[in-house]
Amino acid sequence: MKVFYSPVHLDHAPPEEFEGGRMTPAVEVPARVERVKAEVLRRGIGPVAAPADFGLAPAARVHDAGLVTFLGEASDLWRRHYGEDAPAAIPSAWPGRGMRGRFDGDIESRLGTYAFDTATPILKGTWDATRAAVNCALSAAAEIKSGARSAFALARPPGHHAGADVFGGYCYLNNIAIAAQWFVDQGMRPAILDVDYHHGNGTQSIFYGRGDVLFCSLHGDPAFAYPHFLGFADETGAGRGEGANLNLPLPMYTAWDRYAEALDTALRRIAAFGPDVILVSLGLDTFEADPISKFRLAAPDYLRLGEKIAALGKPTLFQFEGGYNLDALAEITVNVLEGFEAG
Ligand code: 6XA
Ligand code: ZN
Repeated sequence: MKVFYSPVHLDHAPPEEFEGGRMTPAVEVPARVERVKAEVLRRGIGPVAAPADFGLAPAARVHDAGLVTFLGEASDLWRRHYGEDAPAAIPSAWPGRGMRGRFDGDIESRLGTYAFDTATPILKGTWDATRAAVNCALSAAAEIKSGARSAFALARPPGHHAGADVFGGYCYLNNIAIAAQWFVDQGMRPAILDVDYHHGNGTQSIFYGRGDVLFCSLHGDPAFAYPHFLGFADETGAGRGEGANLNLPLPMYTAWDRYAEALDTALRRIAAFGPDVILVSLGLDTFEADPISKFRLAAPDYLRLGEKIAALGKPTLFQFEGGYNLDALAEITVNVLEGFEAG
């Protein structure tokens, strides 16, 4: 399968994030994608290609114009305010309940209005990397539209936590939601399967009121897992979207057997939806030795995951999301792709 990759992500290299009351070393780092790229080539998954430039119009189909404009200028505004050598932009104040957000205020008020956590720093290279990731997603989508059975958007920053007008969870723009909307705009019917350890709150929110895009997610129960506020089983969609959102929150230490049952439930729902394209938010942080997660999938399980997705028999776009064990990440990512190709 064709793999879309751009080296522009290398300039988005957050050194640290604010977590647990202290600055901790960042886990969403450039080495993630670089290692997977090397493994993709080593195991002959497919050619690695540069993305085409789709501009910002496809992103504007799912994101608020104010968020897109803000992300484009945030780094400059931050350094104008705090000095040229200021470290990454991280908010220190949010509009709490009863305080109104300021989309048009100073850099701190706009940052606190659009960001929902302290884990998603904006650096000089963040915006270009974000746009390159969106272009990888859209290039993979175009590849599928022109007849390919699958494609892999090997890009970072990830996207599934970014909502229409909020960013967070290492995500700025929602790559997979933008690609899904692009498919809708081509007259297609997409279903999204999110297998990242974390609930894809951004993707869910973007399509929550719509019945033309199915969203199914398996993830650590938000009762104990990030993003804490969304991802519960009773979130089933609203209005025309009622029934087009399926959350399968799973307990701590979930291993393959339990995971596979939930996956089968999601796959049955997807088949019943009758999609003509599947988009997979491929997070690998379900791995047993992931540094920030609490599931127990083992390396060979990822081959089975790929095979099960392939059994749907639909064109499939894989979108890289989380996964932070640098020693295993490349192997398990490519296991999914290899399992799919064999399936
Ligand atoms: C922030 C944790 C962000 C989780 C990011 C992730 N402390 N999402 O992997 O899928
Ligand atoms: Zn994740």
